[in-house]
Amino acid sequence: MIVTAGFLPKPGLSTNERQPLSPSGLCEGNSNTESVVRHDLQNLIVARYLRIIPLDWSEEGRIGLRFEIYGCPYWADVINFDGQGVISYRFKMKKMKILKDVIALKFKTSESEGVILHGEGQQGDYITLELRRGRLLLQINLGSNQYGSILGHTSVTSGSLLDDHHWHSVVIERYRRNVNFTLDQHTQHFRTNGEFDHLDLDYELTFGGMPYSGKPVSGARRNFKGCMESINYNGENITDLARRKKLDTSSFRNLTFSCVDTHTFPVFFNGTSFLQLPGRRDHNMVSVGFQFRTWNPSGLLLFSSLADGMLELALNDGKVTVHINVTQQKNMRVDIASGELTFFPHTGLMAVTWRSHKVSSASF
Ligand SMILES: [Ca+2]
Repeated sequence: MIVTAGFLPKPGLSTNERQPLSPSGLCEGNSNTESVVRHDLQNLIVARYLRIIPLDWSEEGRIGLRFEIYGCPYWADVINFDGQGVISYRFKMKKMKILKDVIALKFKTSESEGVILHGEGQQGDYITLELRRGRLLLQINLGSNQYGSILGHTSVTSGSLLDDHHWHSVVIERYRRNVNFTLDQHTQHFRTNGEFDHLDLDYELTFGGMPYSGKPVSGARRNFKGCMESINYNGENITDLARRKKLDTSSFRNLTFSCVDTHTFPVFFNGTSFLQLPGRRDHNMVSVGFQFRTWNPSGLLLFSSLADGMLELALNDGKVTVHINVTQQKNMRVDIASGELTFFPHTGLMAVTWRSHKVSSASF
């Protein structure tokens, strides 16, 4: 509910949600300074930002607007995946021959790798949705023939930097070979390779990892670690079924239905912004550690004045440079390069400790 007060005949509201907030998309405003106008939104929306665009102001009086936004209880089925546990959704029939799929879920993770869902059949069909290097990878095979003339393997990626600990939504809609693969409202349409229309799966579909075989597998894919919300598979509410203990979740060491927030939060720098922290006067030691990721090969990572000089950490042509200038001594310059840095985006863990005129540790 949005409540406005003040002289504002017709404020308009914009939202990324597809459904309009009101049939006209507008909320009628106020006709005087005192009374309160309430707008109940027609549909529940989940939003981080809400933009109110005033379209018109009253000709009487002065421009003014006060508003309040009231939330309502939001119930979502959330499962915390610990990187070990896998939810197994067993089919009612041993073998499933599926012409149409609708799979929807939301995920939030800090890990760049992990299997979100997987199903396979003895005929060689499979569907796997996983995070790989922070991107979403959907692999699907509706069937190949034994002579190799029909190859059904189809692979599509979407998004990037999805290990940002924010919620992302995925919807996979398939009818025969036609697939709509939607990530955060961006839809890719593709047709699967081969000539077959049915996804033939045996026994089960697993969420959060591959089915547990009992045998150690070399090069096994990593299980998903993070949270998933509102998992829906062909009309079945998987999260709710798991909460009501209708699904096999025995592989979890600790199954929880809430999303535990990590204590680290990424900070975004736009090239002109910076974060300034108070220093400690008359200390001759600096110790700093952080992880960073950037698409830019060059940029200043950190600068600090020292009691007798300055410390600078920078990216120069994809290499990390530590530059320490001590007034009483000659300039000291330490270059640290890593093969990792030749890939974009750069990711790295940086830890530098400086103590009284010498670098005691610098690692990457
Ligand atoms: Ca098939």
